[in-house]
Amino acid sequence: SGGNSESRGALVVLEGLDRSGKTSQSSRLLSYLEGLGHSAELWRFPDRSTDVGQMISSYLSNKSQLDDHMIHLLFSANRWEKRSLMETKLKTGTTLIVDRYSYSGVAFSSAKGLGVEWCKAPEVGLLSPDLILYLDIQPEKATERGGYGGERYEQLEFQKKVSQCYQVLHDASWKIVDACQPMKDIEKQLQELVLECVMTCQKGKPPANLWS
Ligand code: 2DT
Repeated sequence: SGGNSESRGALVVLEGLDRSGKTSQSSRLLSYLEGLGHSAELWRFPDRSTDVGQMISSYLSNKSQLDDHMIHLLFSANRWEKRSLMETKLKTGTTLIVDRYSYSGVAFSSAKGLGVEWCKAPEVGLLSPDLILYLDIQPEKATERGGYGGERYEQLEFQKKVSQCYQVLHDASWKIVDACQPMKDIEKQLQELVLECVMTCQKGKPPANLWS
C-alpha cells in the first residue's frame, strides 16, 4: 500500500547478538504491519547490495582483511548511502523495520577495542530510531542455538564482548525483550511495542538525528 503524506512512518530498529532471532522477528513484524494495512518495508544493515556493501560482505566472509577503523567507517558509509531514501520513505508514510543499525556498528567495533566515542562520531546525523528493540540473549545460549554461518564475528568469545558493549550502549528508551521466551510470546510483545510506536509517529514530528 502507498504512503500517505499526512502521516509519517516509524523507524523501528532491531538489535541483538547473532542468533537472537532478529531476522525472523523482523519479517514477522513486516507481515503483521502489512496485514493491518500499514505501508512497511524490511531493511537490514549491512545492506550487501551496494558497492560498499560488497566490500563489507567480503570482509565478513574473511575474503578480505581491513583495518578495524576502516571497516567501521564502511559500515557507517553503508548507512549514509541509504539515509536520504530512508528519510523519504518515512516522510511518505512507510514504516521501516530495520534489522541492525548504528548500535551494531558501535557494539561490534568497540568490542574490538575501538573507543565508543570514536565509533559514534560517523553515525552523528543519521536518522534516530523511533523505537529500538533489543532481543536479549546470553551469548552462551545464542551459541547453543547453532547455525553460525562461519562469518568473522560468529564466535562465543567475541559475542561475549559484543554483549558487554551493548550493555554500555543501551539507555532507558530501549525496549529489552527476552529472546529465550517461546517465539509466539516474543512476537506478541514486539507487535504491541511496534504498533504503539507506529500510531504515535503518524501524528508526530519528523525523526530526529543521531546521536540523541
Ligand atoms: P548480519 O549477520 O546481521 O548480516 O550482520 N556489524 C553490523 C558491524 O560490525 N557493524 C555494523 O554497523 C553492522 C550493521 C554484525 C553481519 C555482521 O556485521 C556486524 C554482524
